[in-house]
Amino acid sequence: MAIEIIPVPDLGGADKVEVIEICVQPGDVIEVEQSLVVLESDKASMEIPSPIAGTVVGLKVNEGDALSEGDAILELELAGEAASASGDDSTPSAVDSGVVEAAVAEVEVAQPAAVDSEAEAPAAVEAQLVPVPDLGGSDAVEVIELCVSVGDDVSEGDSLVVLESDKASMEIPSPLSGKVIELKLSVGDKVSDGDDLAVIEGVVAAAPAAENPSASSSPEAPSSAVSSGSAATAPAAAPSPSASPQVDAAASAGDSSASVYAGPSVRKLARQLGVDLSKLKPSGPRSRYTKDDVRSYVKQLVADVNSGKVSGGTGIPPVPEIDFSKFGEIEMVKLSKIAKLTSANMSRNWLNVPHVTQFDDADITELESFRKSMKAEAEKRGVKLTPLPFLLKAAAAALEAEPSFNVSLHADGEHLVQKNYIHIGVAVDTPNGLMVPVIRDVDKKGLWELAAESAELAAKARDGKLMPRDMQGACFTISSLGAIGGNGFTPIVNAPEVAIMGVSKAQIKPVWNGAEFEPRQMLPLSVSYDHRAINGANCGRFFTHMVSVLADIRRLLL
Ligand code: CAO
Repeated sequence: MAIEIIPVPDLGGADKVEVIEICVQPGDVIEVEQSLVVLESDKASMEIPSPIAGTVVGLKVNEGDALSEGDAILELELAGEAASASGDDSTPSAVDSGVVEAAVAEVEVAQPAAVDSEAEAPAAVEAQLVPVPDLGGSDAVEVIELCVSVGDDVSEGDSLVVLESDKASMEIPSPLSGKVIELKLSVGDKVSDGDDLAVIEGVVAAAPAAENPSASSSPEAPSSAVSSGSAATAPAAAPSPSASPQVDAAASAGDSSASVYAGPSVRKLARQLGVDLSKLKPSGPRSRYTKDDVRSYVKQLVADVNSGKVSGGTGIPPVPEIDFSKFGEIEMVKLSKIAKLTSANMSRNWLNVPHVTQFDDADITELESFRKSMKAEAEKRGVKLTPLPFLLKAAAAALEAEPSFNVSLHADGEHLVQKNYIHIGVAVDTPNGLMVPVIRDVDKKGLWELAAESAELAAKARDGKLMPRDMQGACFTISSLGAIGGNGFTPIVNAPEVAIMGVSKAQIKPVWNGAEFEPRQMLPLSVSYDHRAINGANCGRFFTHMVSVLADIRRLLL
């Protein structure tokens, strides 16, 4: 068993760099380049990758430790070929990744400026081209954030841009104070040492001619001339660490907040998933964001959208959470599975379907006298003849007469699915919540059959014995609160259906017959429809047909 100690690689001169995150645990099987720890100086955070593959045997560091080059990070039991090559002392020290390069770059950026005491010399106003400074060998590093805009006044040391390689992020400080008159980079650009970064017009110390012969402060040069800053001039003008307090690579990249505290890989993940880090709570040490924070946030968001708790992308602010126990005694009642599903479906349908609800009363005086006249026969047959089978037949007739109601919107946004069958769902109130069993081929069934089948399905629903198939395939739904009461309500369309009928309580009302008011049994009905699929005129025709059938059920024979 070959055990190798993995040391801290060359940190480009940085010393006593704090361990802010340990990415592996004893027992973890890790691959080459997998991050072991995240170190953070006051200038940059950097992930230290494993130079070899193996199994973590023991950790040699704790969060909060300050590490320098050569300090042991962990013990690794080498895997396969690495084990046989473990005698090769090039292995651990071959850590020459972008991390280290980035660390070097950062350290160089942060080096105290070699500002000569001649900085005290008279100053000149000039527009200076600020280049990308030495990035310690990193090449084509992405610009992930512009910290300033044209017209901004910046102080020496203020961050101009944030660059990020796949292992580290770094802010590039302004080498001088002044006004940004041009930005030469855009977010997403890939930059290398010496690339043009910005033009800043400001007061720069005039260096002695002998030390800086190319300086644009020569008497011949116009004071507004843009001096071509070489890569070498940037580090020379770079601020002292104390002059750039915001140079914390953990801050401000990839999200709207400049004060979030996260490592490059966390920021990268957040950007990939479109997460604004400032919107979540950090769980890491010193309020640092971890990858798990980002993942948990996204997971919760997806769960909330799926459960209908939040309106996926509608921008509707959530209802605030309230501690009701502040106002009196409360108890928590667990929602049933059906109640949770209903909640999600209702939210989905309410938010997706542009609803219109139309109301009418059907005169069911004759229907009711016929229904009552059939009571004895119904008893003999062992069924209860309620208004529901008549409503089912009337709805089927109206769907046939107005096929625009018997459609679903196709997901491609280009088609309607016209259905040539008539299956109708019936909302049933059960102890567990609302269920909608479906009666198939309503147009082909008689009143007795519909009475028996609806009673049977309602009983199955109440007993929790409905199968998924019993609840699928409806073209239209009837929601009857007639036995309970009410004058009318606006039911929510059960998408992908495009319409639903609400039935309220029938009552005797005075109806003008042309000569006098006559007592008639009036049934209040409402129809909600999806205005994407159905127009008001369609609904007018549908409703008129249904009401006329209910007023005279002989029409069912026509
Ligand atoms: N007006 C007046 N009386 C009505 C009526 C109406 N619109 N509809 C039914 N009734 C009467 C019935 O005739 C019956 O009276 P009789 O025994 O004197 O004949 C009585 O009310 C009870 O009927 P019922 O409820 O047993 O049977 P039903 O066929 O009318 O309804 C069902 C079946 C499954 C629709 C019903 O039991 C039910 O669960 N309704 C609730 C649906 C619901 O919750 N919808 C809301 C969904 S959105 O939240």
